[in-house]
Amino acid sequence: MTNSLTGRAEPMLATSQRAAPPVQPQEAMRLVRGAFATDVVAGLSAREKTLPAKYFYDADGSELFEAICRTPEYYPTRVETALLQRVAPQIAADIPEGAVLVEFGSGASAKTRVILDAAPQIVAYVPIDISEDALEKAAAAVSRDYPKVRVVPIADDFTGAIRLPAAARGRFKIGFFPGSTIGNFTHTEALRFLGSAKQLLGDDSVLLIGADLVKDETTLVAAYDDVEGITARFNKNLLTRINRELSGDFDLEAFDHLAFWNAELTRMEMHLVSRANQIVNADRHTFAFKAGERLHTENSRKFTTESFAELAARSGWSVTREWISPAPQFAIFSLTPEGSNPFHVNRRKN
Ligand code: AVI
Repeated sequence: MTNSLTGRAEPMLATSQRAAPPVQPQEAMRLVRGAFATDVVAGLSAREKTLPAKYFYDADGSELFEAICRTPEYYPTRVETALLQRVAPQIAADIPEGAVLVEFGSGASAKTRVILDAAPQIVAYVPIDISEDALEKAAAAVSRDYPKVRVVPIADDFTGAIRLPAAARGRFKIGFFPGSTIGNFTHTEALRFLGSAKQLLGDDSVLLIGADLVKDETTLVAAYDDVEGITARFNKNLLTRINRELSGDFDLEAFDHLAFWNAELTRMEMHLVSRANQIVNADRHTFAFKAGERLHTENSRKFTTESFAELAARSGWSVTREWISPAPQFAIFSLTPEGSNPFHVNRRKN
């Protein structure tokens, strides 16, 4: 990792930044694998079978997600990027000189560039991502393309306890959480994330969040069930991962991809539906599926401006600005810590 200011290697900050004793990479892998096994066994043993959506994103799953983003049906990525490009000058106008950009789950840092282009007053960028490979590549590319921005990556789970680097201390912080990933959290997880982001960023901050909005069912279902079947492959990749990492014997042909709109809970749901009565083994456990039984793999909550503002308020943030794209509607919300009133915040709604 290269520090753009000094040209010297800048170490990635990892779990060793935290109070717990340092964890060696092999040990970390063992812990991650252990958590995967525990979650899979618990999820497949439950009365209503379920698996946490975070396990979609191994190397193949991350590639499949990128491919989903290129399908004509999956509008969120395209629409959010276009909206961000349009409103970036307004976002930048609220950012003071010497600010630090902190991105949660930064991935390839693609949307970050829109902010960095519009706001040259940002002096440092702290991408946080669990995938060390993606993080290192993205951080090196941002360092190269924005030589005045100090890039300090943190390889960690952004939903856990994070400590910001010294470079961020005493500076105004812009938290950035695009992509509507907040919609993949349960309500409790979303509250927990927003609460810990508030603690991390402090009073002198703003948090920019991209969130998908409630819309007509046809558009939503198409986005999660593209005709080319890429989302179906993404969904089934979870089974491939169990087969590979936990010695499973799932037959991918014996399950169907199902995506539907749950109007009551305002969320898209993804499931894998067993085509027949069958027995599956994984991690030395045996699981029985009935024909038609579902394995729930993902929720993707869609918001209204009201439901998002309520979620923010319940975790100590106020929505101070919001920008909404033309249909299919997607929103970017700008939040400030409740009670704080940073001088630069423009309280107009757009
Ligand atoms: C990453 N996340 C916001 C995506 C979503 O829309 O919930 C994941 C996804 N699942 C199916 N398609 C895309």
